[in-house]
Amino acid sequence: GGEAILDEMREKLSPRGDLVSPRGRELTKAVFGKPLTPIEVVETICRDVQREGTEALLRYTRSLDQAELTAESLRVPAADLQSAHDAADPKLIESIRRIRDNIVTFQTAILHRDVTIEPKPGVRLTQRYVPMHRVGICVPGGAAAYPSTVLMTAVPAQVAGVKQIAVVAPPTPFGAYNQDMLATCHELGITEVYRCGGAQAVAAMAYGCDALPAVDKIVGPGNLFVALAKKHVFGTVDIDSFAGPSEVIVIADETASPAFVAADLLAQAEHSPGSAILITWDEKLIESVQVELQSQLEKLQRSDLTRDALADFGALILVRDAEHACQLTDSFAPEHLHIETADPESQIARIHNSGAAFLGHHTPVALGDYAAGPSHVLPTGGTCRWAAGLSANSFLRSGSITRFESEATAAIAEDVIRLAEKEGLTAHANSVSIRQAKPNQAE
Ligand code: HSO
Ligand code: ZN
Repeated sequence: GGEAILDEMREKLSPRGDLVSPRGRELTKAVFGKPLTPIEVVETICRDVQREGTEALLRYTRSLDQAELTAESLRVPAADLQSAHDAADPKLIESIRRIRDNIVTFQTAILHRDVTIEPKPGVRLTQRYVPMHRVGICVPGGAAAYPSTVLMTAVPAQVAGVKQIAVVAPPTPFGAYNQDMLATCHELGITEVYRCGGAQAVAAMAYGCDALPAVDKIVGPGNLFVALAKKHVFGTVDIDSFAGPSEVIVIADETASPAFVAADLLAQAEHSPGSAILITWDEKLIESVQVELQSQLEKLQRSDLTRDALADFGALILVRDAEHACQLTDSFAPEHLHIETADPESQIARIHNSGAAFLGHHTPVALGDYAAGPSHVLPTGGTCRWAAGLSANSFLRSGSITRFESEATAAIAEDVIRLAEKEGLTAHANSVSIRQAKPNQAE
Protein backbone atom coordinates (compact mmCIF):
# COMPACT_ATOMS: atom_id res chain seq x y z
CA GLY A 1 0.00 0.00 0.00
CA GLY A 2 0.84 3.68 -0.09
CA GLU A 3 2.06 3.72 3.52
CA ALA A 4 4.78 1.16 2.84
CA ILE A 5 5.95 2.92 -0.33
CA LEU A 6 6.23 6.24 1.48
CA ASP A 7 8.01 4.74 4.49
CA GLU A 8 10.55 3.17 2.18
CA MET A 9 10.96 6.48 0.35
CA ARG A 10 11.63 8.37 3.59
CA GLU A 11 14.27 5.81 4.45
CA LYS A 12 15.92 6.14 1.03
CA LEU A 13 15.88 9.94 1.17
CA SER A 14 17.38 10.29 4.62
CA PRO A 15 20.97 11.49 4.39
CA ARG A 16 23.52 8.97 5.71
CA GLY A 17 26.71 10.37 7.11
CA ASP A 18 27.90 7.14 8.66
CA LEU A 19 28.65 5.07 5.55
CA VAL A 20 31.75 4.99 3.35
CA SER A 21 30.86 4.63 -0.33
CA PRO A 22 33.39 3.02 -2.69
CA ARG A 23 34.09 6.45 -4.20
CA GLY A 24 34.30 8.03 -0.75
CA ARG A 25 36.79 5.36 0.28
CA GLU A 26 39.13 6.32 -2.55
CA LEU A 27 38.78 10.06 -2.12
CA THR A 28 39.18 10.11 1.64
CA LYS A 29 42.18 7.80 1.46
CA ALA A 30 43.87 10.22 -0.91
CA VAL A 31 43.15 13.32 1.18
CA PHE A 32 43.11 12.04 4.78
CA GLY A 33 45.37 8.99 4.50
CA LYS A 34 42.60 6.57 5.46
CA PRO A 35 38.99 5.89 4.50
CA LEU A 36 36.59 8.07 6.49
CA THR A 37 32.83 8.30 6.75
CA PRO A 38 31.30 11.66 5.78
CA ILE A 39 30.77 12.45 9.48
CA GLU A 40 34.45 11.77 10.21
CA VAL A 41 35.49 13.89 7.22
CA VAL A 42 33.38 16.79 8.46
CA GLU A 43 34.62 16.52 12.04
CA THR A 44 38.22 16.51 10.84
CA ILE A 45 37.73 19.50 8.56
CA CYS A 46 35.85 21.52 11.17
CA ARG A 47 38.47 20.82 13.82
CA ASP A 48 41.33 21.80 11.49
CA VAL A 49 39.64 25.00 10.33
CA GLN A 50 38.83 25.95 13.91
CA ARG A 51 42.47 25.44 14.94
CA GLU A 52 44.36 26.67 11.90
CA GLY A 53 41.95 29.15 10.35
CA THR A 54 42.61 30.47 6.86
CA GLU A 55 45.48 28.03 6.27
CA ALA A 56 43.26 24.98 6.72
CA LEU A 57 40.46 26.59 4.70
CA LEU A 58 42.82 27.11 1.76
CA ARG A 59 44.41 23.68 2.17
CA TYR A 60 41.03 21.89 1.97
CA THR A 61 39.95 24.10 -0.89
CA ARG A 62 43.07 22.88 -2.69
CA SER A 63 42.79 19.18 -1.81
CA LEU A 64 39.03 18.77 -2.09
CA ASP A 65 38.05 21.39 -4.68
CA GLN A 66 41.32 21.49 -6.65
CA ALA A 67 41.50 25.28 -6.43
CA GLU A 68 44.77 27.11 -5.68
CA LEU A 69 43.65 30.20 -3.79
CA THR A 70 45.27 32.64 -1.41
CA ALA A 71 43.87 34.59 1.52
CA GLU A 72 43.48 37.41 -1.01
CA SER A 73 42.00 35.59 -3.97
CA LEU A 74 39.56 33.67 -1.79
CA ARG A 75 37.30 36.69 -1.90
CA VAL A 76 35.75 37.64 -5.23
CA PRO A 77 37.09 41.12 -6.12
CA ALA A 78 34.55 43.96 -6.31
CA ALA A 79 35.56 44.46 -9.95
CA ASP A 80 34.50 40.89 -10.80
CA LEU A 81 31.08 41.40 -9.24
CA GLN A 82 30.70 44.63 -11.15
CA SER A 83 31.80 43.14 -14.47
CA ALA A 84 29.52 40.11 -14.07
CA HIS A 85 26.66 42.56 -13.57
CA ASP A 86 27.73 44.71 -16.53
CA ALA A 87 27.96 41.69 -18.81
CA ALA A 88 24.70 40.10 -17.65
CA ASP A 89 21.69 39.88 -19.92
CA PRO A 90 19.71 43.06 -19.13
CA LYS A 91 16.56 40.94 -19.18
CA LEU A 92 18.01 38.80 -16.40
CA ILE A 93 18.68 41.90 -14.30
CA GLU A 94 15.11 43.07 -14.88
CA SER A 95 13.78 39.67 -13.79
CA ILE A 96 15.95 39.73 -10.69
CA ARG A 97 14.58 43.16 -9.78
CA ARG A 98 10.97 42.06 -10.20
CA ILE A 99 11.57 38.88 -8.23
CA ARG A 100 13.32 40.80 -5.49
CA ASP A 101 10.27 43.09 -5.26
CA ASN A 102 7.98 40.04 -4.88
CA ILE A 103 10.15 38.59 -2.14
CA VAL A 104 10.40 41.94 -0.32
CA THR A 105 6.61 42.41 -0.46
CA PHE A 106 5.84 39.01 1.06
CA GLN A 107 8.68 38.90 3.56
CA THR A 108 7.93 42.42 4.81
CA ALA A 109 4.28 41.53 5.31
CA ILE A 110 5.08 38.49 7.47
CA LEU A 111 7.89 40.10 9.47
CA HIS A 112 7.44 39.83 13.25
CA ARG A 113 6.74 43.15 14.89
CA ASP A 114 7.44 44.14 18.49
CA VAL A 115 4.55 43.47 20.84
CA THR A 116 4.02 45.43 24.05
CA ILE A 117 1.23 44.81 26.55
CA GLU A 118 0.25 46.37 29.88
CA PRO A 119 -1.59 43.47 31.49
CA LYS A 120 -1.89 45.28 34.85
CA PRO A 121 -1.29 48.80 36.10
CA GLY A 122 2.45 49.47 36.39
CA VAL A 123 3.44 46.40 34.34
CA ARG A 124 4.85 46.68 30.83
CA LEU A 125 5.92 43.57 28.90
CA THR A 126 7.52 43.63 25.47
CA GLN A 127 8.63 41.03 22.98
CA ARG A 128 11.23 42.72 20.83
CA TYR A 129 12.68 41.46 17.54
CA VAL A 130 16.20 42.38 16.53
CA PRO A 131 17.99 41.35 13.32
CA MET A 132 21.12 39.25 13.47
CA HIS A 133 24.23 41.22 12.73
CA ARG A 134 26.04 39.00 10.24
CA VAL A 135 24.89 35.90 8.35
CA GLY A 136 26.50 33.46 5.95
CA ILE A 137 24.81 32.02 2.90
CA CYS A 138 25.82 28.76 1.24
CA VAL A 139 25.23 28.71 -2.50
CA PRO A 140 25.71 25.31 -4.13
CA GLY A 141 27.94 24.93 -7.15
CA GLY A 142 28.05 21.25 -7.97
CA ALA A 143 25.39 20.04 -10.37
CA ALA A 144 23.85 23.37 -11.36
CA ALA A 145 24.12 27.13 -10.78
CA TYR A 146 21.62 28.63 -8.37
CA PRO A 147 21.28 32.42 -8.60
CA SER A 148 17.75 31.83 -7.29
CA THR A 149 19.18 30.61 -4.00
CA VAL A 150 20.94 33.94 -3.55
CA LEU A 151 17.58 35.70 -3.98
CA MET A 152 15.68 33.30 -1.71
CA THR A 153 18.16 33.61 1.16
CA ALA A 154 19.73 37.08 0.93
CA VAL A 155 16.55 39.06 0.29
CA PRO A 156 14.73 37.70 3.38
CA ALA A 157 17.87 38.50 5.41
CA GLN A 158 17.92 42.03 4.04
CA VAL A 159 14.22 42.49 4.80
CA ALA A 160 14.94 41.42 8.39
CA GLY A 161 17.58 44.15 8.59
CA VAL A 162 20.75 42.04 8.53
CA LYS A 163 23.62 44.41 7.77
CA GLN A 164 26.40 41.99 6.82
CA ILE A 165 25.91 39.10 4.42
CA ALA A 166 28.72 36.76 3.36
CA VAL A 167 28.09 34.38 0.45
CA VAL A 168 30.20 31.27 -0.01
CA ALA A 169 30.15 29.20 -3.19
CA PRO A 170 32.55 26.43 -4.22
CA PRO A 171 35.29 27.49 -6.68
CA THR A 172 33.54 25.89 -9.66
CA PRO A 173 31.94 27.12 -12.91
CA PHE A 174 28.49 26.54 -11.37
CA GLY A 175 29.56 28.12 -8.08
CA ALA A 176 31.75 31.15 -7.37
CA TYR A 177 32.65 31.55 -11.05
CA ASN A 178 29.07 31.55 -12.22
CA GLN A 179 28.48 34.95 -13.78
CA ASP A 180 24.71 34.94 -13.21
CA MET A 181 25.18 34.19 -9.53
CA LEU A 182 27.78 36.99 -9.23
CA ALA A 183 25.55 39.41 -11.12
CA THR A 184 22.68 38.56 -8.75
CA CYS A 185 24.89 39.23 -5.73
CA HIS A 186 25.91 42.59 -7.15
CA GLU A 187 22.32 43.53 -7.96
CA LEU A 188 21.35 42.77 -4.34
CA GLY A 189 24.22 44.84 -2.98
CA ILE A 190 26.15 41.84 -1.67
CA THR A 191 29.86 42.63 -1.70
CA GLU A 192 31.28 39.71 0.27
CA VAL A 193 31.46 36.59 -1.90
CA TYR A 194 34.00 33.86 -1.16
CA ARG A 195 35.29 31.09 -3.40
CA CYS A 196 34.94 28.19 -1.04
CA GLY A 197 32.37 25.54 -0.30
CA GLY A 198 31.82 22.26 1.49
CA ALA A 199 32.45 21.66 5.18
CA GLN A 200 35.51 23.94 5.12
CA ALA A 201 33.43 26.98 4.15
CA VAL A 202 30.83 26.21 6.82
CA ALA A 203 33.54 25.79 9.45
CA ALA A 204 35.23 29.04 8.42
CA MET A 205 31.96 30.95 8.72
CA ALA A 206 31.17 29.38 12.08
CA TYR A 207 34.58 29.80 13.75
CA GLY A 208 35.82 32.73 11.70
CA CYS A 209 39.32 33.18 10.29
CA ASP A 210 41.40 36.09 9.01
CA ALA A 211 40.11 35.66 5.49
CA LEU A 212 36.46 35.12 6.47
CA PRO A 213 35.09 36.67 9.66
CA ALA A 214 32.62 34.60 11.68
CA VAL A 215 28.89 34.92 11.17
CA ASP A 216 25.95 34.49 13.56
CA LYS A 217 23.89 32.16 11.38
CA ILE A 218 24.56 29.93 8.37
CA VAL A 219 21.79 29.24 5.87
CA GLY A 220 21.34 27.77 2.43
CA PRO A 221 21.46 24.41 0.74
CA GLY A 222 24.40 22.16 0.00
CA ASN A 223 25.49 18.57 -0.38
CA LEU A 224 25.77 16.03 2.43
CA PHE A 225 29.07 17.52 3.65
CA VAL A 226 27.61 21.01 3.91
CA ALA A 227 24.58 19.64 5.76
CA LEU A 228 26.70 17.62 8.20
CA ALA A 229 29.03 20.56 8.79
CA LYS A 230 26.10 22.86 9.57
CA LYS A 231 24.84 20.31 12.08
CA HIS A 232 28.36 20.11 13.56
CA VAL A 233 28.72 23.87 14.09
CA PHE A 234 25.18 24.40 15.39
CA GLY A 235 25.48 25.83 18.86
CA THR A 236 28.49 27.94 17.91
CA VAL A 237 26.21 29.59 15.35
CA ASP A 238 22.58 29.11 14.38
CA ILE A 239 21.69 27.21 11.21
CA ASP A 240 18.53 27.09 9.11
CA SER A 241 18.07 23.33 8.85
CA PHE A 242 19.64 19.97 8.10
CA ALA A 243 18.61 19.60 4.47
CA GLY A 244 18.37 16.46 2.35
CA PRO A 245 17.20 15.97 -1.24
CA SER A 246 14.30 18.10 -2.49
CA GLU A 247 10.85 16.42 -2.54
CA VAL A 248 7.34 16.97 -3.82
CA ILE A 249 4.04 15.22 -3.31
CA VAL A 250 1.52 16.02 -6.02
CA ILE A 251 -2.09 15.24 -5.13
CA ALA A 252 -4.22 15.17 -8.26
CA ASP A 253 -7.72 14.10 -9.30
CA GLU A 254 -9.59 13.59 -12.55
CA THR A 255 -9.70 17.37 -13.14
CA ALA A 256 -5.89 17.49 -13.41
CA SER A 257 -4.02 17.64 -16.70
CA PRO A 258 -1.74 14.59 -17.04
CA ALA A 259 0.71 16.77 -18.96
CA PHE A 260 0.83 19.35 -16.16
CA VAL A 261 1.21 16.70 -13.48
CA ALA A 262 4.04 14.96 -15.37
CA ALA A 263 5.79 18.30 -15.90
CA ASP A 264 5.56 19.01 -12.15
CA LEU A 265 7.00 15.62 -11.22
CA LEU A 266 9.84 16.02 -13.71
CA ALA A 267 10.66 19.50 -12.40
CA GLN A 268 11.31 18.01 -9.00
CA ALA A 269 13.19 14.93 -10.23
CA GLU A 270 15.41 17.26 -12.26
CA HIS A 271 17.11 18.34 -9.03
CA SER A 272 18.61 14.88 -9.12
CA PRO A 273 18.52 13.76 -6.43
CA GLY A 274 14.94 14.92 -6.16
CA SER A 275 11.93 12.92 -5.12
CA ALA A 276 8.62 13.18 -6.97
CA ILE A 277 5.53 11.37 -5.74
CA LEU A 278 2.05 11.44 -7.25
CA ILE A 279 -0.90 10.49 -5.06
CA THR A 280 -4.27 10.12 -6.77
CA TRP A 281 -7.58 8.27 -6.46
CA ASP A 282 -8.04 8.33 -10.25
CA GLU A 283 -6.63 5.16 -11.77
CA LYS A 284 -6.73 6.56 -15.30
CA LEU A 285 -4.55 9.49 -14.28
CA ILE A 286 -1.71 7.16 -13.29
CA GLU A 287 -1.65 5.68 -16.78
CA SER A 288 -1.86 8.97 -18.61
CA VAL A 289 0.81 10.56 -16.40
CA GLN A 290 3.13 7.65 -17.14
CA VAL A 291 2.74 8.22 -20.86
CA GLU A 292 3.41 11.94 -20.43
CA LEU A 293 6.48 11.30 -18.28
CA GLN A 294 8.04 9.21 -21.02
CA SER A 295 7.47 11.73 -23.78
CA GLN A 296 8.42 14.81 -21.76
CA LEU A 297 11.55 13.20 -20.32
CA GLU A 298 13.17 12.82 -23.71
CA LYS A 299 13.03 16.53 -24.41
CA LEU A 300 14.69 17.66 -21.19
CA GLN A 301 18.21 19.04 -21.12
CA ARG A 302 19.02 16.94 -18.06
CA SER A 303 16.99 13.95 -19.17
CA ASP A 304 19.45 11.26 -18.05
CA LEU A 305 19.86 12.67 -14.55
CA THR A 306 16.12 13.24 -14.29
CA ARG A 307 15.30 9.71 -15.45
CA ASP A 308 17.67 8.27 -12.84
CA ALA A 309 16.16 10.38 -10.06
CA LEU A 310 12.67 9.32 -11.09
CA ALA A 311 13.68 5.67 -11.07
CA ASP A 312 15.28 5.97 -7.62
CA PHE A 313 12.96 8.40 -5.88
CA GLY A 314 9.76 8.54 -7.92
CA ALA A 315 6.42 6.92 -7.12
CA LEU A 316 2.87 6.93 -8.46
CA ILE A 317 0.47 5.93 -5.68
CA LEU A 318 -3.20 5.01 -6.09
CA VAL A 319 -5.35 5.63 -3.00
CA ARG A 320 -9.02 5.06 -2.08
CA ASP A 321 -10.10 8.68 -1.92
CA ALA A 322 -9.13 12.26 -1.09
CA GLU A 323 -9.17 11.55 2.63
CA HIS A 324 -6.65 8.75 2.22
CA ALA A 325 -4.44 11.02 0.09
CA CYS A 326 -4.47 13.70 2.79
CA GLN A 327 -3.70 11.19 5.51
CA LEU A 328 -0.69 9.76 3.63
CA THR A 329 0.60 13.21 2.75
CA ASP A 330 0.32 14.49 6.30
CA SER A 331 2.33 11.60 7.66
CA PHE A 332 4.99 11.88 4.94
CA ALA A 333 5.28 15.63 5.64
CA PRO A 334 6.68 16.66 2.24
CA GLU A 335 8.92 19.64 1.61
CA HIS A 336 6.69 20.69 -1.31
CA LEU A 337 3.02 19.85 -1.71
CA HIS A 338 1.15 20.59 -4.92
CA ILE A 339 -2.60 19.98 -4.95
CA GLU A 340 -4.03 19.74 -8.47
CA THR A 341 -7.66 18.91 -7.72
CA ALA A 342 -11.12 20.45 -8.07
CA ASP A 343 -11.05 21.66 -4.46
CA PRO A 344 -7.46 22.12 -3.23
CA GLU A 345 -8.60 24.38 -0.38
CA SER A 346 -10.47 21.56 1.31
CA GLN A 347 -7.43 19.27 1.09
CA ILE A 348 -4.93 21.83 2.39
CA ALA A 349 -7.22 22.43 5.36
CA ARG A 350 -6.80 18.73 6.19
CA ILE A 351 -3.02 18.58 5.73
CA HIS A 352 -0.93 20.32 8.35
CA ASN A 353 2.50 19.01 7.43
CA SER A 354 4.05 20.57 4.35
CA GLY A 355 6.99 22.94 4.02
CA ALA A 356 5.36 24.89 1.20
CA ALA A 357 2.02 24.16 -0.46
CA PHE A 358 0.96 25.11 -3.97
CA LEU A 359 -2.73 25.09 -4.81
CA GLY A 360 -4.49 24.59 -8.12
CA HIS A 361 -3.76 23.62 -11.68
CA HIS A 362 -1.88 26.81 -12.47
CA THR A 363 0.55 27.02 -9.55
CA PRO A 364 3.59 24.91 -10.38
CA VAL A 365 6.19 24.64 -7.61
CA ALA A 366 8.62 26.41 -9.95
CA LEU A 367 6.74 29.66 -9.27
CA GLY A 368 7.80 29.35 -5.65
CA ASP A 369 11.29 28.13 -6.55
CA TYR A 370 11.96 31.30 -8.50
CA ALA A 371 9.61 34.18 -8.04
CA ALA A 372 6.45 34.14 -5.91
CA GLY A 373 7.77 35.53 -2.61
CA PRO A 374 8.08 32.79 0.05
CA SER A 375 11.62 31.37 0.23
CA HIS A 376 12.44 28.12 -1.54
CA VAL A 377 14.73 27.07 1.33
CA LEU A 378 12.40 24.58 3.01
CA PRO A 379 12.46 21.75 5.55
CA THR A 380 13.05 18.38 3.85
CA GLY A 381 12.99 14.78 5.05
CA GLY A 382 9.77 15.10 7.06
CA THR A 383 11.24 17.86 9.25
CA CYS A 384 8.40 20.23 8.36
CA ARG A 385 6.55 18.47 11.21
CA TRP A 386 8.54 20.77 13.51
CA ALA A 387 10.57 23.15 11.32
CA ALA A 388 9.57 26.11 9.19
CA GLY A 389 10.92 27.22 5.85
CA LEU A 390 13.38 30.09 5.73
CA SER A 391 11.85 33.56 5.96
CA ALA A 392 12.79 37.06 7.04
CA ASN A 393 11.82 35.94 10.56
CA SER A 394 14.61 33.35 10.49
CA PHE A 395 17.06 36.26 10.73
CA LEU A 396 15.44 37.87 13.75
CA ARG A 397 15.87 36.84 17.34
CA SER A 398 13.43 37.89 19.96
CA GLY A 399 14.11 39.13 23.42
CA SER A 400 11.74 40.17 26.15
CA ILE A 401 11.71 43.49 28.00
CA THR A 402 10.02 43.72 31.40
CA ARG A 403 9.29 46.80 33.48
CA PHE A 404 7.43 46.96 36.83
CA GLU A 405 6.62 50.07 38.83
CA SER A 406 6.90 49.71 42.60
CA GLU A 407 3.15 49.10 43.26
CA ALA A 408 3.16 46.36 40.64
CA THR A 409 6.21 44.75 42.24
CA ALA A 410 4.44 44.86 45.60
CA ALA A 411 1.40 43.17 44.10
CA ILE A 412 3.36 40.23 42.71
CA ALA A 413 5.92 39.95 45.53
CA GLU A 414 4.08 37.32 47.60
CA ASP A 415 3.98 34.81 44.72
CA VAL A 416 7.62 35.32 43.80
CA ILE A 417 8.82 34.99 47.37
CA ARG A 418 6.76 31.82 47.93
CA LEU A 419 8.21 30.09 44.88
CA ALA A 420 11.76 31.26 45.62
CA GLU A 421 11.52 29.87 49.16
CA LYS A 422 10.17 26.57 47.85
CA GLU A 423 13.28 26.36 45.66
CA GLY A 424 15.50 27.25 48.61
CA LEU A 425 16.76 30.34 46.80
CA THR A 426 16.56 32.90 49.55
CA ALA A 427 18.69 35.47 47.74
CA HIS A 428 16.04 35.50 45.05
CA ALA A 429 13.34 36.00 47.69
CA ASN A 430 15.35 38.71 49.37
CA SER A 431 15.83 40.68 46.15
CA VAL A 432 12.06 41.12 46.15
CA SER A 433 11.33 41.48 49.85
CA ILE A 434 14.03 44.13 50.28
CA ARG A 435 11.98 46.32 47.98
CA GLN A 436 8.88 45.79 50.10
CA ALA A 437 10.76 46.93 53.18
CA LYS A 438 12.27 49.97 51.50
CA PRO A 439 9.90 50.98 48.71
CA ASN A 440 11.24 54.53 48.37
CA GLN A 441 14.94 53.67 48.45
CA ALA A 442 15.55 54.43 44.76
CA GLU A 443 13.69 56.92 42.62
N1 HSO B 1 13.19 23.31 -5.48
C1 HSO B 1 14.41 23.75 -4.82
C2 HSO B 1 14.76 25.18 -5.13
C3 HSO B 1 15.17 25.46 -6.53
N2 HSO B 1 14.55 25.03 -7.63
C4 HSO B 1 16.20 26.23 -6.97
C5 HSO B 1 15.18 25.52 -8.70
N3 HSO B 1 16.17 26.27 -8.31
C6 HSO B 1 14.27 23.57 -3.30
O1 HSO B 1 13.11 24.12 -2.79
ZN1 ZN C 1 13.22 23.34 -7.68
